[in-house]
Amino acid sequence: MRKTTERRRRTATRGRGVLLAAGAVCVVIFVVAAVLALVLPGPAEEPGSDLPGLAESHGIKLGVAVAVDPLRDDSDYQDIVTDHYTSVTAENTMKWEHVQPERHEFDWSGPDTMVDFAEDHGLDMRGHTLLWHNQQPEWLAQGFYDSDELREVMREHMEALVGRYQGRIDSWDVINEPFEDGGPELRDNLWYQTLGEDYIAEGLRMAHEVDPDAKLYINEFGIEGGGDKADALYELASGLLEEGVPLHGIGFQGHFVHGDVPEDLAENMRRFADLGLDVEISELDVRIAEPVTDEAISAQAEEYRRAVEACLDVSRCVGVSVWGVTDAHSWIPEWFPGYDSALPFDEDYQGKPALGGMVEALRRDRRSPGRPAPGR
Ligand code: 9MR
Repeated sequence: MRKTTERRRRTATRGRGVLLAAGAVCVVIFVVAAVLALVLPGPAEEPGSDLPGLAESHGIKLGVAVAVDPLRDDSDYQDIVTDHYTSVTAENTMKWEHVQPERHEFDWSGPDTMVDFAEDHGLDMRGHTLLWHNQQPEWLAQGFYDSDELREVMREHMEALVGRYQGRIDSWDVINEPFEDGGPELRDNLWYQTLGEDYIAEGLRMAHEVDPDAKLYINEFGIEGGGDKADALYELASGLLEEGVPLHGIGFQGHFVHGDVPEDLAENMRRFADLGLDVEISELDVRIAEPVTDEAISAQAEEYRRAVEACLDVSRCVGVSVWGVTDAHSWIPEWFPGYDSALPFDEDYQGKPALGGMVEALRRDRRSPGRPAPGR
């Protein structure tokens, strides 16, 4: 009996010892975990995930051109768009060849997908594009219309497309690339050949009649750093405004080559803004000649930073949009063989230093006169 009691006592004592040891281990683990939590950085913040908030704090849009198919079935693609941008532009699906492939026959599947996506995710939407020389369906490109017939074709298309999304698309590139590639002459396109220079004023007036609230743009490339073509556009825009034509903004496309991003981008945009126009960088990309080196990728980040800063430096610059979601979706490799890596996300959907360049620009507190301070 005494032996049994003694055994119980020893067992109880051993049990208390084990409990105490376990408790001590727990305390040590807790203390170590707490110290590590203080010392080590938290879960890595996804690079650029604060871009939408930063852009909004400066009162600008940060946009991206999107394609329909991945918007339907590629959730990683969708996440990049919704996590990093506040606006989308239809890269191709609102162009004539897609919207009206046959005369009087409209296909809304792509545009509807895009506008619904933008609305579902609270993104602004830029409409692209109405009067251009490219991506026209055959019936239009090869049709021989007299001026009244062509006006009718324009009106039908705008009423259908601009009218369908009235109030859901904030701005339209009504006139796209009206000057010859090297400028400064007006481009000899279908609209010009049939209606003369007036097609520009007529197109803008027509779009305004269909959606009086939409901001109407001329969108052009090769004008970002000034020069003859930019001067010719300036003359054109001034003349249109003097005549009371509803022109509200100029899109500076911004298809740049690495190493050649103009220094005077802000200065050049500002003179258009001084006419009373909104301006924006509408199709930004910076292509790099192959082989693409780490050095070039780092330097490209500075170029993206400068482009976004140029917008912040102009009080009427309303946004910057990049032309494609990842390098896997960019138009560059196909159109400029020997160049690649033009966008802020790489082919594996990973953010590049260029993304950090945009963040850096937007984190600054500097501002141009007339632009509200960040956060207001
Ligand atoms: O990015 C677009 C590409 O997928 C098309 O093949 C190309 C056809 O012209 O158009 C590209 O987008 C252009 C835009 O609509 C207007 N500015 C120049 C863009 C790049 O060519």
